[in-house]
Amino acid sequence: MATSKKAKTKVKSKSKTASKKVAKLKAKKSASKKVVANGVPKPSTKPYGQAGKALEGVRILDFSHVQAGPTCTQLLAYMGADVIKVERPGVGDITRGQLRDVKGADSLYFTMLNGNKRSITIDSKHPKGKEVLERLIKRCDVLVENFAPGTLDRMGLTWEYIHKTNPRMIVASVKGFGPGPYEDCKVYENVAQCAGGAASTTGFRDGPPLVTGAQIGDSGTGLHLAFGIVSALYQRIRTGRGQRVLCAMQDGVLNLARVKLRDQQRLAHGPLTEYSQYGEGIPFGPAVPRAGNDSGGGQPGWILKCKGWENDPDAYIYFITQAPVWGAICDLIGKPDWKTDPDYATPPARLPRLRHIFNTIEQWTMTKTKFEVMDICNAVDIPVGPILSMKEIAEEPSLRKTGTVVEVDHPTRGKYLTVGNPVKMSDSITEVKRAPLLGEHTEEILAKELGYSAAEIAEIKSSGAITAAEKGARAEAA
Ligand code: CAO
Repeated sequence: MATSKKAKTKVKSKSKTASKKVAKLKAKKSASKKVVANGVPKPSTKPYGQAGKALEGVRILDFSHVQAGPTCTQLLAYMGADVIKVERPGVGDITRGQLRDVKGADSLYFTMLNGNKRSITIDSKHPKGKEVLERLIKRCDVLVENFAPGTLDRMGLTWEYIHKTNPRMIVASVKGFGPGPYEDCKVYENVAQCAGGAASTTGFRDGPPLVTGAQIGDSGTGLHLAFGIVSALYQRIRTGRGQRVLCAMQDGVLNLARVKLRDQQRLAHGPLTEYSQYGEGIPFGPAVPRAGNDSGGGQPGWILKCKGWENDPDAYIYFITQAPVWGAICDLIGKPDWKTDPDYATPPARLPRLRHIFNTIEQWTMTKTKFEVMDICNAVDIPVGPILSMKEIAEEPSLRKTGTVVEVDHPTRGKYLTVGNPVKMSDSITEVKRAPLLGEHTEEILAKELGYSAAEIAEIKSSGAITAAEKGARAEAA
């Protein structure tokens, strides 16, 4: 059927207006669907756990090594960020080879801190390596590093350069100390525990300062850094620009030991009555003393022997004489008269007698296993905690069930246990993946993330910027 030109134009323009109307309507509909008050989208209708992960879409350029930085970036990866770990060709993170338990395989030190990440090898001092890094800087949201002071600058990756290359980039660093007399010092875990005030307040009064097995300097600071990064990402939504985030390990440890700085100030107003040395009549000096196993809060506590303590170094329980359940404690240990005896009935009356009280409770705990004490005390609301060995924790079914302890498989070392995400989120569910092999994702990242062609990748490879072996071959050829 033939149609006149005029009619055709009419039909065309009619359909054009109609489609414009539809587009307008669609735009209106999608706008109203997407944004509500405060710029927050309407609640997703997807089932919980299926609306992506918390940090999906965030790309981390991870220059971190050893423990502090990797703890931070592993947490970000657990939350869904794409963490691209940059490692030196042929060498990698030094921990890959430290404390090796399986010959030729990456150590547990490395694998337990680098899950859910991708690894790319780049010599950051090689001109071609610098080119690759520039593309990565343009593409990523956050650069994380915990090199010794000045190292990043020596690579040419100054804040000025990074900020100019990608003004949206957040540059997050762990250093041992903040600005001040020690800012140029290299720092490891125990140095931070000592400089952050934790060691001077840990241990027994008549012994030397002690460090704790919990890595409050490394992992603790990594945690602080992760918090700083997520906050900077949130602020960037408003400002559109990146910023520097710095966590000094000394500051991180002090933040975790802040109750001891509290006690330091209390000392000016008299003795610390909840410290057992007060009950023992030992005067306080000018600084907060080591408090052994005294409870950190206002509720006196101590570690007590349980059945089997003679042969099992972990047959102990932490016992807290919480005031509201004092009556229940007296009944359990066979001292009902202590409920009304003026020497024991009130918390202030008990303070000078804590050692005697705990010795008496211990006579009872020694007749039970730590798990029996746990069951009996919890039934009457007495707060206690068994001293769990790492063996017991590794075997604890409830920790496996919650994903706190996870078994993963690794191509060269086989199955290993790792600690999953300690933060549980109802809409961002963590899947724990094994740590990458050195440079496992180099080609994938060059091609898919950075858009290099096969020929360009071959050229980068032969330049020696990404593979140590090629570098050797090049040297041989020269
Ligand atoms: N390509 C080329 N060179 C690389 C590279 C890469 N991809 N990755 C690292 N390097 C080089 C660095 O440029 C540096 O070389 P220069 O000193 O010649 O510039 C060298 O490797 C070593 O880096 P580093 O100084 O950070 O490492 P170190 O072993 O000397 O010190 C540590 C380790 C941890 C003491 C130090 O990094 C530090 O104090 N970091 C800050 C505090 C911290 O995080 N401590 C916790 C450690 S445990 O988590």
